[in-house]
Amino acid sequence: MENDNKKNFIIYDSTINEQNMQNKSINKDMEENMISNQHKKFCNFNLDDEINNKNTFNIKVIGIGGAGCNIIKNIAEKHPIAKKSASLYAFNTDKNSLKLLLGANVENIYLLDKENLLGYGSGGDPIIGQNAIKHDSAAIKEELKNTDVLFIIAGLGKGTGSGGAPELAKIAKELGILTVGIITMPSLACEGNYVYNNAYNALTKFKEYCNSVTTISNEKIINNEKGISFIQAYEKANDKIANIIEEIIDIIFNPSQINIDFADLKNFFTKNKFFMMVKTVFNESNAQKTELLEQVVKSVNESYSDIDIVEAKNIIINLKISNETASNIIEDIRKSFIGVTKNSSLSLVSGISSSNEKQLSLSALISGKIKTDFDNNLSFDSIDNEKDEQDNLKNFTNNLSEFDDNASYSTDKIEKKTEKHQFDDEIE
Ligand SMILES: Nc1nc2c(ncn2[C@@H]2O[C@H](COP(=O)(O)OP(=O)(O)OP(=O)(O)O)[C@@H](O)[C@H]2O)c(=O)[nH]1
Ligand SMILES: [Mg+2]
Repeated sequence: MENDNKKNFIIYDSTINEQNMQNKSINKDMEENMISNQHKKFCNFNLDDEINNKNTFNIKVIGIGGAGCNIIKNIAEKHPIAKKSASLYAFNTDKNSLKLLLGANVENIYLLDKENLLGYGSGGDPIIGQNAIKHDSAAIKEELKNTDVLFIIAGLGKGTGSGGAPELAKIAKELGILTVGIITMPSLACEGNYVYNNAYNALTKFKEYCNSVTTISNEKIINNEKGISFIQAYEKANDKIANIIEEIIDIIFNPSQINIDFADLKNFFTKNKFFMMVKTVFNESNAQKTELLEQVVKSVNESYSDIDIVEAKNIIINLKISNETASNIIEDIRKSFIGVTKNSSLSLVSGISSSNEKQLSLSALISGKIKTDFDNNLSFDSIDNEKDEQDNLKNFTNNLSEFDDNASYSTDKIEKKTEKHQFDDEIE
């Protein structure tokens, strides 16, 4: 029977009404009764629910648009911890994209603004994506009630994700939900001006409403992973995003001997507008300073994020070690991250648990700034309509400079100032 072995942990709240307790005329029975019925506050803590990660934190992951839905599918199929602990949602204006999710065991599939868009999609127009969320906002607000953490996932560049993700984050902000955005940025070389412009305008807006945002660059994957097909590059980005979510959820739910708690994560995400996550595994025998540093540098490079972690201020690490791991491991890891971030006063919060594996596994959330290194990645000579591309890039640097007043972005190659996209003017 389902409830037979349920164990209720009761946490006694000592805030007893002293005045009533001092009323000596109340007889013993009445007094006990009063204490149990009125003066004790109980917080029920059900172990089975805890084990199943239910009821403790209400975590939702919403993928919006084609890419967002593909990543939700990836999580549902390949990431059991996230699947078990969070409610997965797929939002789209395009019914064909949603059909791909059938069979993937995603519990919540929503066709946005069916009434007006009829399931045909947004036609690449972010205004339509934004209006679709506005149209369904009452139902979305209802669904998001009591949510502790919301992850919003999208591929920025076209209509539904670029217009819808910021609008969704805006609703979450109004409801006071801790909201973490994880998005892909498109490749200018592959997808061109319109898409790239949409993506940067959407990101400008999105980051205003999210507590914290990280990005994965499709372009970096395409450029750096040699011999990989276009589809494989997208899948690699999808894997990375699904891993980030799985890892954060693991930190929230899995108790470790030296624990990071939910408040640590909340602090991290509310203090840092941008973050990057890296994950790496290394052998016990390699856990020497130099190898550690190499491994950390490699994992940062392979994050394919647009986040710059030089001068990062905060870092949360989640480490799984063996019983034999040397006691100075945390110090060495911190030094490795100081080496990468070049910030000697980097503040590190660590969660540590032991495992029977000989391999050590390390994941880290690192604060950062948004960066653009398109100057390095692109060869302007190869672009057909060079003037338009350069105008466009000027536009991006304008947008990006708003992210951080201290950030300096190279604009040497770009002379002409351009007007901002209309979408950008709507930022509130
Ligand atoms: N990594 C990754 N990126 C994707 C994937 N699909 C699309 N993208 C990227 O995300 C951007 C937006 O594409 P979609 O998510 O399909 O667009 P949408 O939000 O559905 O917008 P509309 O189809 O115009 O309504 C594209 O420009 C690509 O850069 C995917 O499966 N993985
Ligand atoms: Mg679409």
